[in-house]
Amino acid sequence: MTETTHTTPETARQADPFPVHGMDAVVFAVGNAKQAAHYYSSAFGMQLVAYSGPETGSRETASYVLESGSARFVFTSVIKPSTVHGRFLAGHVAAHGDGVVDLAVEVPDARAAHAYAVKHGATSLQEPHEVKDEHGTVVLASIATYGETRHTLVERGAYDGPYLPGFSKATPMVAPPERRTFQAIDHCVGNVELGRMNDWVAFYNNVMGFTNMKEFVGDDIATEYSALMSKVVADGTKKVKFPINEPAIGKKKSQIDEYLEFYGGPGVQHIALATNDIVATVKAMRAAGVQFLNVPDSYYDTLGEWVGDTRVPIDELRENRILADRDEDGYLLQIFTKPVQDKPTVFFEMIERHGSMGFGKGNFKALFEAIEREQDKRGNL
Ligand code: TYF
Ligand code: FE
Repeated sequence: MTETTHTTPETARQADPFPVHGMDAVVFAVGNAKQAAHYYSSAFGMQLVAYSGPETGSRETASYVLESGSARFVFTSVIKPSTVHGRFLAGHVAAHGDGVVDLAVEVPDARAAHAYAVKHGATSLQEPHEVKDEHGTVVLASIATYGETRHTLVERGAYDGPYLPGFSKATPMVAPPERRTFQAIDHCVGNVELGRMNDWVAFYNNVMGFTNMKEFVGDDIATEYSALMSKVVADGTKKVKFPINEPAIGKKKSQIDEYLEFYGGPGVQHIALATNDIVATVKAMRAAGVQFLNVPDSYYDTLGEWVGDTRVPIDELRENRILADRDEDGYLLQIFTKPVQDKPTVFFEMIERHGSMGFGKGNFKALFEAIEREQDKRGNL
């Protein structure tokens, strides 16, 4: 008789070489964190929960911590650089414009995670160290990823403060919306240089024990219309999902090349935010002035035939320019903002999942054509 192994959640967790709790925060370095915090409050419905700046003893940087459900964004700007980190942040904004410096991941054990990563080839940017205040202790460690982006590994099991030691509790900047605009971070996408996608997929496989998800954009789609290739890596529980894009040589200049040119190298391209009512989300964001990509009306003429029934009727999807896709597990609804700064770099996706664990493969053609129309308006196609 052969031996059978029963995979309980507990044994699965123990078998995971790099256990994570989820995303801890997306940390942005920006030119004006005070105004960025206001935009994400008023237009994305986020709430200021913590602050660090001159008034709280931080004379070098000001940081605003905003939350919506389990999602946390941190906006930092430099007031007057005086340390290596302050100069790094100022240099990051000078080189890349407003962008993501850190995709921080919450882990149960930051020392173990850091040791595993470094043993498997990661560059350490910050050795594990404890930071404490009256709310408890946090262990932090950082490793480098693509471009100037990093992953800080955050162990906060013994901490109950509003964010990290050094931060004070803060109250919302604008009145919070009646219903949350979004609930969680769904995935965080990186753009890397031509020919480097597989190296970065291998990096996440080796260094963080992430595995490949089935959805990818291969040569076939790339050469036909998309001008990019993409693969997705995820942690063992699929809570942390990182698609990686690289440009593909096509008929036109790749949207990924446009990003790399204006960002000045690899970096975070988009953050997808999960909502359970995408129509309400889009209406609230549009009312606050957020601009979304537009797909032609003809997209909706055939949508019903292949996507089938969705929670939101096709007419309502059409009215709001929301995309839909279906796979064997279910369907998803999604929409993409235009870039949220003057550089054609970082943008957001709002996504409502109903079973599907995909990324909207059925929409890639319509979506990439919409992106190309924007590229053309900017004179970058
Ligand atoms: O995250 C994804 O894979 C989807 C599709 O420039 C996508 O959101 C991929 C590349 C891109 C825009 C969207
Ligand atoms: Fe996405």
